[in-house]
Amino acid sequence: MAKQFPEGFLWGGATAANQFEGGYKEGGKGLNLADVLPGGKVRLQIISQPGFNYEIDHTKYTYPNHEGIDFYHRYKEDIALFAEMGFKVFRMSIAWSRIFPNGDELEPNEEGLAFYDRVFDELHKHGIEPLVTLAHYETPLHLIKEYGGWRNRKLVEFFERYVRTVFTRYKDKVKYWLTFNEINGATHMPLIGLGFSPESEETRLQDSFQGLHHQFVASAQAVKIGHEIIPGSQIGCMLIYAPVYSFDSNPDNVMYARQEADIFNFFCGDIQVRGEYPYFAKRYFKENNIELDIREGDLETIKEGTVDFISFSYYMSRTDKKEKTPEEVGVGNLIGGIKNPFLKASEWGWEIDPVGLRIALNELYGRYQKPLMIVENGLGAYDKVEEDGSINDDYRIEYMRDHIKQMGEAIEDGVDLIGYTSWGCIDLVSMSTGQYSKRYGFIYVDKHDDGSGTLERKRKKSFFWYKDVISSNGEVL
Ligand code: BGP
Repeated sequence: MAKQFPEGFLWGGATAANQFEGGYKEGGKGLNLADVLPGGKVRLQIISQPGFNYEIDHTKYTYPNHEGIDFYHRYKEDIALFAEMGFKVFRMSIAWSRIFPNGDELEPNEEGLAFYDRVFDELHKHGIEPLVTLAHYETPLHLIKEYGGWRNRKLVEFFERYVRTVFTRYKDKVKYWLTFNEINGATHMPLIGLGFSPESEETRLQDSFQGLHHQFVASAQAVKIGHEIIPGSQIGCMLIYAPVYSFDSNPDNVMYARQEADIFNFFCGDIQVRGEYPYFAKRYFKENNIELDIREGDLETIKEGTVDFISFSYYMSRTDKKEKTPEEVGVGNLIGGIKNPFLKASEWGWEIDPVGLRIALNELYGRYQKPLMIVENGLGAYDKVEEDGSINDDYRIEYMRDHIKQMGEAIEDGVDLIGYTSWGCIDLVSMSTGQYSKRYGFIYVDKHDDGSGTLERKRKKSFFWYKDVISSNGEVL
């Protein structure tokens, strides 16, 4: 078979500061949203329902993000393991509250800046390119409590100060940047994306779209500033992408699926990639009573700050129809829809659809004609450590093999795909469950939901498999 993956393809893995760093009060770091999110079942409720109280209740809950997997102290060991797998790129985020502990200070925290210097230096020592997300569900808590999160326009200014600071500091160390993680997930879960818990379902959409508008301006400014400070930098948007399938050929359902895809998959991308609000926004806003406060100059900024490439997470597709019976709703697929009879699901109900990834790649490339990078994909699963210490995660290998094959097909289709960083390349705290037991890694971390564990790292079977995938540039699967 002809070589599918281009030379220089960016193979690697992805993480986020709040889910793996730990050291939540060290080095002058301020609290951020993830620090007040409890672990366990209550987490999903909190992030999807209105009315969250931000006080930490240590008597009732555990807070797994406080310790994470202690990358803060173990980064050298972890990066050496990534290097052993042959990573070309490593996706991580900077915790805003390490740099500006409250988010609204004028001067940055030197200790926080120095920590990321050490991490970037270590990556470069091993020939690994950092890919840095500026905001991955880590809004400083002070900005949430005092300003109401991204609903407040003030955050645009604070974010600008933060990005100027990190671009200036790391201009010789980081070339690839992403602005807001899964920006289009914000209307579903405003708490994690936009740093506010809606007062009610009635206010959710109005406040979320206003918060998103502020993020579009902030993201566009970041692109402009990044290009000025770091010549040759590549700054991308980051979407959570799920192709929407109509349940059947009933034209009403086909139209419904199309509209859902427009508002979920394309709304943010159209603004960040094409630089303008899409044609379908007007009717959607009218029908949902959304009125945006758009200030003078905002639309010009958005136009001038379009991204260089598009990155996205891919975990599942969504199947839907216009009229659903109560039994059809809420079968566990995180992003909604109804059950697809052709697909199996993970133990958390996330439907597994490798062909959907090829569809996603073609849809995105067909619409935007910009380089694409898959910056999250993977299988959350319970892993078992055998008596001899081995972890035989064949299910994970199968999942990834099937998805990587479809990436190869998409490249053959003509899609310009430049990289792949699988999610949680080392086990970390799950975002939706706030637990350790939903594992994604090639590297096992001995840490458990009750807080026990030595934090020892172990190579899983998939570690050796992925190493071969990378060294053969995707030929050996
Ligand atoms: C994405 C987030 C990540 C990550 C991943 C897996 O939505 O960007 O932060 O956690 O999903 O989700 P989970 O951890 O809930 O399985």
